[in-house]
Amino acid sequence: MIVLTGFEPFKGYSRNPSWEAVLRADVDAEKIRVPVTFSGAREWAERIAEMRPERVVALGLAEARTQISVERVAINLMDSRMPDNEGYAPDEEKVYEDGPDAYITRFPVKRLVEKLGEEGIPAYISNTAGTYVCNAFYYALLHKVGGEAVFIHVPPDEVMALSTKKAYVPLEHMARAVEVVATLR
Ligand code: PCA
Repeated sequence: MIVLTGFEPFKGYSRNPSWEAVLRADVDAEKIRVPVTFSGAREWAERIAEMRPERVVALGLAEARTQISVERVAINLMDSRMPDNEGYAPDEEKVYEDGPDAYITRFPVKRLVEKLGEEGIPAYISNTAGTYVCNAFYYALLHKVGGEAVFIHVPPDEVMALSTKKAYVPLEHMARAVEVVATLR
């Protein structure tokens, strides 16, 4: 079974393209909308681990990025001045006390970026998913599910861009990227 996740809206936005892309992707998968909370990220990673998926593809919004980015690394650090959706703002805390400082996904991120390029979807490898909820969720997935998980950060989509007036990637491309990553051999 494949698990696809996106996040609920946060930071006052009315939507989150990461979830919209998951909904739109034509993939036979369990689709889960994860809360933007540090506690929820860990709870959901643990629940997903119990489902014993063969692959987990997690998406999140990176509003300042201008291309799809494939995250290679998750770190054991939660640090944010911006509170999560339950008002929590961690100050240099660990995701898991008993975990290593970082995990590197075993997912073939280079092959994925190449494949996306062949599909006409520019993407690159990122070596930091930040220190907010996305990184915590990715770390928790790699800690609990294992190295088959991969995290994709997406820029705003065309609907969000109407208000942000910044760069965007069409939702259609994001959804196609999800299909490619879900089925990559
Ligand atoms: N992006 C945030 C959290 C939820 C989301 O979609 C992040 O990059 O941490």
